[in-house]
Amino acid sequence: MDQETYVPRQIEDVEIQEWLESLDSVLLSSGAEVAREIMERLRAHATISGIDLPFSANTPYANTIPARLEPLFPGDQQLERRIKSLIRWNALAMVVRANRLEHNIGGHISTYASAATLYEVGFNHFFRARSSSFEGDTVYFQGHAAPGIYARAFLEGRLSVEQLVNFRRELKPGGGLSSYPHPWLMPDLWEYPTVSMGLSPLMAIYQARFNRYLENRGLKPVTDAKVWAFLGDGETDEPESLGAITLASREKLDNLIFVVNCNLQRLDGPVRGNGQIIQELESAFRGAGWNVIKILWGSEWDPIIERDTEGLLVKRMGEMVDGEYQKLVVSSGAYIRQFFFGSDPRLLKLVDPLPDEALRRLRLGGHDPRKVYAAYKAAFEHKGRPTVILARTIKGYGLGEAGEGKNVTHQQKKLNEDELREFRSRFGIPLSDEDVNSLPFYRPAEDSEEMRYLKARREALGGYMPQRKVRSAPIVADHDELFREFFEGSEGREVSTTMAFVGMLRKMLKDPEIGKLVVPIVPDEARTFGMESLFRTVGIYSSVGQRYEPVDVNTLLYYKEAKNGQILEEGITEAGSVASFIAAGSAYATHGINTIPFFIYYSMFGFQRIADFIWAAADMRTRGFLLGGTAGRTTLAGEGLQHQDGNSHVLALSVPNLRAYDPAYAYEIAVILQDGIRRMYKEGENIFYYITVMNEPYAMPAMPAGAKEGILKGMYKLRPAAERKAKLRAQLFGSGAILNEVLRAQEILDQKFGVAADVWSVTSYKNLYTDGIEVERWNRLHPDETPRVPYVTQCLEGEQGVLVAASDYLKVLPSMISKWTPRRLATLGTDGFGRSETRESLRDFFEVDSRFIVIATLHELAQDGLVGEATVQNAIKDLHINPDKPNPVSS
Ligand SMILES: Cc1ncc(C[n+]2csc(CCOP(=O)(O)OP(=O)(O)O)c2C)c(N)n1
Ligand SMILES: [Mg+2]
Repeated sequence: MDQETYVPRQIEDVEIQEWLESLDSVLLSSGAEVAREIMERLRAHATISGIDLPFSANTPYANTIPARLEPLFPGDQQLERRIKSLIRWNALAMVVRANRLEHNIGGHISTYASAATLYEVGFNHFFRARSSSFEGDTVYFQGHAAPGIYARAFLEGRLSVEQLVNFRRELKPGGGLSSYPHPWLMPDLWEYPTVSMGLSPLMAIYQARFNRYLENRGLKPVTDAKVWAFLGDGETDEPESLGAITLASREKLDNLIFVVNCNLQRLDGPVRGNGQIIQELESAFRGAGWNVIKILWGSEWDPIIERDTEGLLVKRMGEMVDGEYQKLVVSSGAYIRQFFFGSDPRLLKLVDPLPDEALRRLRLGGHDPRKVYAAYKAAFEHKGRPTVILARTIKGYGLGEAGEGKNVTHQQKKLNEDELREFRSRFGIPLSDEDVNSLPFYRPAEDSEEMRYLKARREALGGYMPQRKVRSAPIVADHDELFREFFEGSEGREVSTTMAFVGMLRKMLKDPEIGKLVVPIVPDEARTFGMESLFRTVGIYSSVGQRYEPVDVNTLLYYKEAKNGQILEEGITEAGSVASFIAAGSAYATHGINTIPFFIYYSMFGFQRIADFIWAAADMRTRGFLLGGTAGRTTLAGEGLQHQDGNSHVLALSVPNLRAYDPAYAYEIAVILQDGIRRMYKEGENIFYYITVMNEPYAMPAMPAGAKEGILKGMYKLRPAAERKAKLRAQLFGSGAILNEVLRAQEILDQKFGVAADVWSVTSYKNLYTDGIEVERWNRLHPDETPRVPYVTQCLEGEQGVLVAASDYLKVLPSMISKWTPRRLATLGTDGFGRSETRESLRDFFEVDSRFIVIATLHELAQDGLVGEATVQNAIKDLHINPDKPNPVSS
């Protein structure tokens, strides 16, 4: 055929009609399975015949579940609508009242307005509460929908009018309600913090996976409990939101349901004005192997769709971009007729019988309880894959002129009297014109139909939610025996603190009480930390066991995957690993199981990379141990700028309930771990730990008598000066691997310069700082009482000499305590970019080795007039220090 002159033939309508009719008849006579088979064979045939079919993971812009396959709605739709309307009103009243009292206090109306049906169908028919007999479903509520969740809890009698009035006024007498879900602030209500967008979808995936882990390891019974995560369509732009969706399908997490509230808008405007966010998400999730259910159109559309035998309507629906759809929301029925249906006379004919007003009232799927129920039921029953429900809604639904579908709606917090009246009338709230403007919260009488229905539904589903309860019993043993060997030192054998920690982990895994509770978590770094021996002993968790013979099966430490494997080997995802840490560290509440997570990772990729997850972990009262491995700017040789961590302990300062330690010796780690387990799992304290461990091998000394308290508080005297009567005195502080440099400096000072220095191990600058500011505050507020003394000051009382601290972290870390030291504190630290080099060169470059500690000490003595400047000058020469070397801070 001559390509140049080939003109494609127009497809005749009748031709299409024939194809469609024959498919319909197969469907009718033989069912969906056969119809699918034919379609698949046709597609294969087309490919073989050379027809280039474009790949598409999309289905048409239509509801996934056709009307004829919809289950019966089991509830009383009228009553449920009335209850939902009251919740809508109270949520709106709460936000508008708060902003009348306090301009700019904030709050959101439009998110919940769009999501109300999505939540109410869940509350009335699906979300099962936790009880003594059933673990309950886990629900991540969209953070900005919090007003609606509060409004429901108010109807349920769980929150008072006063609390509602004090929305976003948490410090008011009697207490208020926090802006968003924060378990730290409302520990009896909220379970999961969700408002930092993108975190909750990823946390939900790992939570669902962790639930399976607990089941496969026999720590909890197998149940059909679900994890529901509600998210915004704009929120899916956060990389974390979709970042782990393949894990969910790979793991066949049919206990996981995402509901994406597709109101097509985010804060500033449309999510995809020029495209279709729903289709985009569908292809991403389908491509990742999820079951995708779209609920786009409400029941009013069904008869119109039914009349459309040619598929023209669905085609038209698929052509519109989201910006156009948004315009339709704010437009009149006449406009909808002209613009949407008017594109084809045959479409116009479909809606001929409907008046304009009816066109305006064609609901979207996410606002139709029948459609939402059908989707939830299908998701609940779906086997073998996670489900995502893409529900089309209108942002600010019901706000009318005040914001429905408008770009400004996200920020709308004030309604005028007319707008309030309109909202009241639209949702049938029994308030008079006079009453409306004072925004009363409305709660029907206890014995009203609405209240009885609402309570009965929740009773049938096991109780109210969200509700957070600590369900675990404290652990019993004190583990003295377990940790004893580590208090005794390594008898000259050189080990790193990482190796020492792994030794402790190995012992904990064997402990009769806590052994099974330990959850080691690694993002593809087990070999880096010398943990590979654990692969074999406790196994790597895999929901399918091991379907292959590992390549190293003949070796002692082979890569053993097992269904009851204990290690969570997450692969290269610190975000995923910390999500597992959060799931395991909060199981004491979620499941009543004291799992103890140990998440060990490259310390630079912790706070620096996933700090917001750590913040969420803190908010959630997560318990457990974060271990920053191969830590220290100069202790990790060779790796250079990206890997060498001098930051994490500074970043750890910001997390209030985190205990951060930079220990140098095995016994220090042992003391911290033992005490941590006691505090978190025995005493139930809502704290968690960050401990840095290093890879520099050295002999581990035995614990000096009486050191425990100081180790935990943050500092203790490790090695006093040999010559206590010397005239020149110093107090030297060291931590982590730099402590050994300090000890060497102590010797040089003694032998070469006649300076007697005491050496302190500072295990936690954060603790010292926190103690200092607490004491300061107490003294400020109690001027009439005997002043308290910070721990640092107590330690140094009567100790003589100049003060010098050296750390492998930024100088600001040791500098923080200087206001509570009796004299000036000179600080050495590792500000600047790392380099690939040896430890020795790095410590020279960053000026934290023993020589620089000596120089700093002599300089301090010179400042006090106790030695001459020449002594310092000569020492610089003697110790081969180049005074004109590059400045690490700026080079
Ligand atoms: C990580 C993060 N970035 C930014 C915000 C601020 N923010 C709050 S709501 C919002 C828009 C939300 O849009 P969408 O996810 O579509 O939710 P909707 O309210 O439309 O349901 C933004 C940007 C946030 N909470 N978290
Ligand atoms: Mg949105």
